[in-house]
Amino acid sequence: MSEEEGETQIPKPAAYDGAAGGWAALREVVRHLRQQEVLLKGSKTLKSANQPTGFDCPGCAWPDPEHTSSFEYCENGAKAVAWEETDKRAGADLFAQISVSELAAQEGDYWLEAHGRLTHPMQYDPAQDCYVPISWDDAFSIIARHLRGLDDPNQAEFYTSGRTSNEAAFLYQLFVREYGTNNFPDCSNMCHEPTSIGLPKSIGVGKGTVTLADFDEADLIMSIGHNPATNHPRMLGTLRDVAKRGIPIVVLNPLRERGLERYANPQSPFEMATLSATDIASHYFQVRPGGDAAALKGIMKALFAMDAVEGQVLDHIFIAEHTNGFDALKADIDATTWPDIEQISGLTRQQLEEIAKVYASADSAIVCYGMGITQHHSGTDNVRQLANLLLLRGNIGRPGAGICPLRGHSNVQGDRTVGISERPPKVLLDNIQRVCGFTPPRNDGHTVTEALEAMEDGRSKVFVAIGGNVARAASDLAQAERAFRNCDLTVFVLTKPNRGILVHGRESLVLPTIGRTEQDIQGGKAQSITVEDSMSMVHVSTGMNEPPSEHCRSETWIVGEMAKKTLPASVIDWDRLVADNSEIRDLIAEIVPGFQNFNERVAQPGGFYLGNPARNRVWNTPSGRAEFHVFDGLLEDPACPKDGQLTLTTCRSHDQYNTTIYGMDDRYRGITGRRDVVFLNVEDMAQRGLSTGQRIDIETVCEDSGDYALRNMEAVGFNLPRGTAMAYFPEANALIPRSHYDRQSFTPAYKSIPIIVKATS
Ligand SMILES: Nc1nc2c(c(=O)[nH]1)N[C@H]1C(S)=C(S)[C@@H](COP(=O)(O)OP(=O)(O)OC[C@H]3O[C@@H](n4cnc5c(=O)[nH]c(N)nc54)[C@H](O)[C@@H]3O)O[C@H]1N2
Ligand SMILES: Nc1nc2c(c(=O)[nH]1)N[C@H]1C(S)=C(S)[C@@H](COP(=O)(O)OP(=O)(O)OC[C@H]3O[C@@H](n4cnc5c(=O)[nH]c(N)nc54)[C@H](O)[C@@H]3O)O[C@H]1N2
Ligand SMILES: [Mo]
Repeated sequence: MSEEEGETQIPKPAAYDGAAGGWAALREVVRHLRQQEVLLKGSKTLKSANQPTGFDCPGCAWPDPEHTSSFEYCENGAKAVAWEETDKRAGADLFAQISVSELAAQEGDYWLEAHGRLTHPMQYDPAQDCYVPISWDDAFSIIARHLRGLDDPNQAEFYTSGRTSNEAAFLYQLFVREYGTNNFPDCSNMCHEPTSIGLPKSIGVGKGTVTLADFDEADLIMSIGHNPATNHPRMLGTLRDVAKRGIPIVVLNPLRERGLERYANPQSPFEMATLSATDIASHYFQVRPGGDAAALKGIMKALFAMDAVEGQVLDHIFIAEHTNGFDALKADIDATTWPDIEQISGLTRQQLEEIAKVYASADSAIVCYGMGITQHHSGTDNVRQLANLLLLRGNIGRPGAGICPLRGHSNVQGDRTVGISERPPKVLLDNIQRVCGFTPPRNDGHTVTEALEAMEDGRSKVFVAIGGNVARAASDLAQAERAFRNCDLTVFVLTKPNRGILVHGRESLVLPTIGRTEQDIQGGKAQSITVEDSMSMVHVSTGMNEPPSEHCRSETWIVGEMAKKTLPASVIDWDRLVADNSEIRDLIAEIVPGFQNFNERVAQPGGFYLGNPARNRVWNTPSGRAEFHVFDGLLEDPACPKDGQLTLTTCRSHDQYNTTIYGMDDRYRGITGRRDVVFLNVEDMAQRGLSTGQRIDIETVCEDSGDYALRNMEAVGFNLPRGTAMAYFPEANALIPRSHYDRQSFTPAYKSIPIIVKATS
C-alpha cells in the first residue's frame, strides 16, 4: 500500500455482535407472524411443523431427528410458514386495478409477492394489459391447444421448483414423458446440479452419504461454502452438539458469517436463560470466492507431504481396494505449485497445512457444503475435489464419515428421485415403459440454461412452471426476460404472484395452488404427500389449514387435468391417481428404484431411509471403484480477476427465501432496512477512496454484449478477503452474463463474477 493510501481512513466493517439464534430469533418469529396477520393461526401451525402427524416445513431440506421431537422449527422456517399462511390475498381485484406494466414498474421483489396468496386462475388479456379471471376448464383448454399444436414436443419446457411433493412431481414427469419430451429444467440446475453430475462420477451416487446419526460419531466437520444460520438453521443445533463434544469444525468461507461463529439455541432453556452461547467454528479460513479447488489442492498437497514423512496419513488399504486414479491425482497435485495455490485460494500455505493436520488427526470426517462450492465455472470439479479429499483417508462408507451436500428447497432431492430429470436414468424409462405401456423419450432434455437459450431463439415456444421464479432466479436477467417474452404461452402454477409472471409470453396463465401447510381433499378424503430430505429420509407431510380460496387446487389435481386435456388418448387413468395419493405412491413403488412397499414403509413414524450404495462402499461407477478426479483447469477459470478487478459472489440475506423477500434486514451481517448494498473489503475501499454509505456502480467484466451493471448501490465495508465483494441475489443476477456457467452441469457461476466498482457520478 502506498503512503497516500495508508493515510486514508479504513472504514469499520459492518458486523453483528450477538450470537446467532437466541432471543432475537424468537422476537423475529413473532414479528413475522404478526406482519402476515396470522399470530394465532401461525403459532398453532408451527406446532405441527416437522412432527410425525404434521407437515414438513417448506423451508429447508435439513432432516429432523426422526420427525419425532416436540418442537422442530426455526426462525426462518417460521418466516416460510407465516409467508404461506398469510391472511393477505392477491385476488382478482388487485390484477383488475393495476396493469401488468404498472406492476412491473414497481421496484424490487418484495412488493408484489407481499400482496399475499393468489385466489383465482387468471389469463393475460393483452387488450387491457391485465391478468383477468378464467375458469380452470378454459385454462386447461388453452394449455392443451398450445401443446398439441407444437411441431415437436421438445418445443415445450416443463420447469419444477423444489417444493413440489413426490406425488405431484411424479405425475408431472409421467404426463410430460407421455407427451414426449425430457425437457425438465428445474431449480436444481441452478443449485446442486454439480453434485448430481460430479458425485456419480466420483462415488457412483449423486446424493449425500451421511445421516444425522453420523454427526454424533464424527471427529471433524468441515463446513465449506454454506451459511446455515440463515439457510439451514436447524443444522446449527447439530453443529452446536458437535462443538459441545469438543470436535473441531473447520470453516472455509470468504465472509465471516456470524452463525458459524457463535450460536444460542432458542430451544435450549439454559442458553436462553443465561444469555450464553456456543462457539461453533474452531478454525475459520476466508477463502477467496472461487478459490476452493485451489484450497483443496493445497490441503491434499500438504497431506501427501505428511504421508511421505510419517506414512499412515493416507488410507492406503482403502485406496488400493476401492479406488482408481490415485497416481494421476498425485501427479497433478505434485505439479500444482504453492504460489498458484496461495494466489487463487487467497489462503497461505501455512493455513492450508494447518487444515491438513486437523484433517489427518480426525479418525472420521464429514464435509458439508453448499452453493459456495457449486455455483462456479468449476462447480462440478469443485465437488469432485471434495470427494478426492474424503477418499484419500477412506472417509466414505464408515460411521461418522462422508459427504453432506446441503440441499436447497425442501423437496428438491425428492423431485429428482421420482423422475424430474432432463437426463433420466435408463432404469426409470425402462420401468415407465414396462409398467405404463407407453414409450418415453430417450433423448436428453434441457437444463434451465439450455431452456432459456431455446426460448430466446424461438426453438421452444411453451414454458410451464410448477412453482418457482426462473425469470428472476436465472443468471442474465435481461436475457431471461427476452426468453420469456418470446414464448407463445407461459404457465405459472404458484402460491403467490412474483415478478416472473410480469415477464410473460404472448399468452399467459397464472394458476393458484395450495401450499404444504394446507389441506388437500381429493375423492372425499384428506390427502397426505411425501418428501425426501437432504439425507435421503422419505416421510409423510399432511397440511391442515384451509386453502386461501375455493379456487386454489393441489398440484396433483392441476397436473392430472393438464394431462387429461392435452392427451385425450392417454394410457394413464389420471382420475384414479389424482383421487388418491396412495395410488400414486403404489405406481411410484413399481417404477422408481428403492420405493418398494412405499405406502407401508412411509407410514412408519419418521418414514424410511432410501439408502445409498456408496455408504456401503458399493461404487456404481463404470469401473466399480471410486474414482479420483484430476482437475487441471485451476488457472484458466474465467473468474480469476485481473488487475483492479474484484470477484463478486452473490448470496441470500437472512430475510429472504430465494427470490421471495420477507423483509429488508440481514441481521447477522449488520444490515437493516435495505438490500441495495455491496459488501467490500475495507482496504479495497480505502485504496479506491470509497467509504461506507457511498453510492457506487458495479460493472461486470465480460465479452458478452449487454449492459451487465448495477448502478447507485451502497458500499458497505465488510470482513471479506481483499479483491472480493458480495451482493444479494436476485438483484445481482443482472450482473451475471449467460455465458458464465459450469460447462459440465450448466449451473450458472453465480458466485465468481469479475467486476469493477467505481463511485457513482
Ligand atoms: N431462509 C432461507 N433458507 C434457504 C434458502 C433461502 O433463500 N432462505 N434457500 C434454499 C436453497 S434453494 C438453497 S440452495 C440453500 C442455499 O444455502 P447456502 O449454500 O448457504 O446459500 P448462500 O446464501 O448462497 O450462501 C452461500 C455461503 O457460501 C459462501 N460463499 C460464497 N462464495 C463462496 C466461495 O466461492 N467459496 C466458499 N467456500 N464459500 C462461498 C457465502 O459467504 C455464504 O456464506 O438454502 C435453502 N434454504
Ligand atoms: N445470483 C444467484 N442466483 C441464484 C442463486 C444464488 O445463490 N445466487 N441460487 C439459485 C438457487 S440455489 C435456486 S434453488 C434458485 C431458486 O429458483 P426457484 O425455485 O425458481 O425460485 P423461488 O424463489 O424459490 O420460487 C418462489 C416462488 O415459488 C412459489 N411457490 C412457493 N411455494 C409453492 C408451492 O408450494 N407450490 C407452487 N407451485 N409454488 C410455490 C411462489 O409463488 C414463489 O413466488 O435460484 C438460483 N439463483
Ligand atoms: Mo437451491
